[in-house]
Amino acid sequence: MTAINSVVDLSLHDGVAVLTLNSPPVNALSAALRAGLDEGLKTAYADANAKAVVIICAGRTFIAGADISEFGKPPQFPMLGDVLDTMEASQKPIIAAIHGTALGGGFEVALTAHYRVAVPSAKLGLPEIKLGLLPGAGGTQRLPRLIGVKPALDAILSGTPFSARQALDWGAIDALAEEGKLLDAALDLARSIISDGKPLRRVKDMADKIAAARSNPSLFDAARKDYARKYRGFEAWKLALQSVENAVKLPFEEGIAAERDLFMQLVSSTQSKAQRHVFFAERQVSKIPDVPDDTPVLPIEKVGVLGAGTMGGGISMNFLNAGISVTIVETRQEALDRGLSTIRRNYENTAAKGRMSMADVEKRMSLLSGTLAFEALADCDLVIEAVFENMELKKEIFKKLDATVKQGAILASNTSYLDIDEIAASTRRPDHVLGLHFFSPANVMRLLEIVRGAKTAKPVLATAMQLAKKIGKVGVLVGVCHGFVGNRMLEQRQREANKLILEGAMPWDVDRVLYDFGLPMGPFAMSDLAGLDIGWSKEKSSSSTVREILCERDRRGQKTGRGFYDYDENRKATPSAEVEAIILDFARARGIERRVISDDEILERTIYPMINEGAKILEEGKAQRSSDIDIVWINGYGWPVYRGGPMFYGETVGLDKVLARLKDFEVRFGPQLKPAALLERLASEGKGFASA
Ligand code: 3H9
Repeated sequence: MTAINSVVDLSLHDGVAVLTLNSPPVNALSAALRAGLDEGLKTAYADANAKAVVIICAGRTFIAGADISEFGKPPQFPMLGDVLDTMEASQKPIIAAIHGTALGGGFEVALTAHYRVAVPSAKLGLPEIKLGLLPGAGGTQRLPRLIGVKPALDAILSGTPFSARQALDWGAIDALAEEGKLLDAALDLARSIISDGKPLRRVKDMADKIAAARSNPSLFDAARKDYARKYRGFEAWKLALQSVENAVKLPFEEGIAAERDLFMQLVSSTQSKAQRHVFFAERQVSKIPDVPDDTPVLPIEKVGVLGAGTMGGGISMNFLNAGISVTIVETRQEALDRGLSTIRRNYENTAAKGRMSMADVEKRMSLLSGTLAFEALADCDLVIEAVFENMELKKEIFKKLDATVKQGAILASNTSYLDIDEIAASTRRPDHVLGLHFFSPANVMRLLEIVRGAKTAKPVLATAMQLAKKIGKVGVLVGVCHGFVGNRMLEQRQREANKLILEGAMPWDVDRVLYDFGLPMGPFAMSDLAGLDIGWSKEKSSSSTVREILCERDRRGQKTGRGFYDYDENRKATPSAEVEAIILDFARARGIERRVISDDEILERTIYPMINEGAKILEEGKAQRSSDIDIVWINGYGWPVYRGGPMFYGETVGLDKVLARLKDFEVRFGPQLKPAALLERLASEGKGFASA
């Protein structure tokens, strides 16, 4: 065995050179790996005893792609394209031996080899689109030639990896190897190629599959229409599609050159920078510096949920889906029955859509029990309280839980706003109390705010983080404060949106601006969806806000067919003349002189105060890092991934510009818009939030 460099070894196995790449954790194509691969290939070519070359990886995976952390930095040679040129120049057959994942640039290396073999558990794919990129090392040119344009287009535009078996069906690989015997299979394949004198199968020379697509140009138009809907606001897919179209229309070399240009265009785009930021943010978010990876976790086999309402039911479904048994406790039989049947109905609806079998429905329901007996929670490992927001009630419940539930079990509150420390203080185990704040609908939304109380023990936090993953959530650690991270920032947006409609905008103007920005809906459409009467009471209502007036007129949102908007029977919203009149009257009565408000101001007035609040959250240590705040907004509120989250967005605008606008807003619209000290400091130092 010869070390080519620190990450690539070369060994000769009875006439076959084996290049082993070993760059943990995922064999990303760093400069060292590229250099080692290039050098290793050349060494193998020069060795007369080597008749073929196998490229295989050590560790958990084949090459998982280009090294994303290198993008946006000065290029280091050799470039991946140079390495692939070295592969193309080979006179000896090259076999890629794939386990784990062959993704992006990794799959492109495999596509440049002459043959491919993979174990059945391997996954292959071109996920670049998820990073706001397109495959930039020949993927858009080679994959259509190898498997046909339609499956290649789907794989490239969806970015979804496919299994080795699928790859075999498509002809993307030549053989499946037995698990654990990949090298043997690759060597066998190499020897048979040598002994049979098989030709070098260069994908770039394959023409028949793209010839078929030439006679079907409508394929691209159909895909363009389809993906325009799926990728509202995203840019990369258009260029990726164009590049695949080039594969059909242009000679290989020209297609490759165009692909390179398109890739370079995307790699420097703000969208791709945002998506790469999110990639790393997602991987950082589960790390808690003072809770190391080896912190012991508590076994969670039985979960109790207090409250069978929408929230309690949704929360329960997460655990049932993960095979964890759930006991729901309610105070009234009727509410319990309703809650349990809602869960069943939700599952049956999923089954009716073909996304689950009836056997799966029954399996989940068999893990669920409901009772009015509080004592049934005694042997739970975790109990989540999901009753309505009332501190006195919650304290009473936690006191009772503490007395009933076994020692060592975790007690969690799903409160959206309340002080976890105060709740914890009503128990004798504040170290085993924390907040688990799910977002509605709790079985769908990916975000889980994990609220760390002053006394929450480290194993409890480690357990919550691990559990979040197990139930398919993104757990984000947050500190105790009113509304935690997500709702605390949302309140800023809501307040300014409410002011804007009195100053001159209409609800549909505000909603349109935020929708066009990329959010799934604006604040008024969202209020209509949630119901305007949350927290409203007829007796106490005194027409003191537009919202109160709407409720008084039975415009309580989508459920009454009228809210800020009018809704037809398909829940399609149209602006309401009545609401417009209410707003105008309300503003007039308060002596507010309405003015024309630009779309830019609507955006800045609603988004910058959120960024400002995010800065305060960081200042107070209520979030661990600014990228965690971005993850909250992406997973809990549908913030567009291509804008990287509110904090990243603030940086792309420029913190100095955000600060200047906030200063102006503070003077014109009040002290609530006063810039955070942290924002002032970072802007003056020309730094970003990451250095906060
Ligand atoms: C590309 O290839 C462009 C080309 O077309 C053209 C070039 C010219 N780079 O996810 P994990 C890190 S674009 C750098 O937790 P898993 C990751 O940050 C690329 N770092 O493991 C983490 O670090 P840490 C196309 C990377 O087992 C650690 O590795 N490829 C990269 O859950 C473990 O990662 C992709 O988009 C990378 N490419 O999942 C694939 N990949 O421990 C991206 C990972 O410090 N990668 N890291 O937090 C993945 O999808 C998953 O990592 C994978 C493993 C499925 C491979």
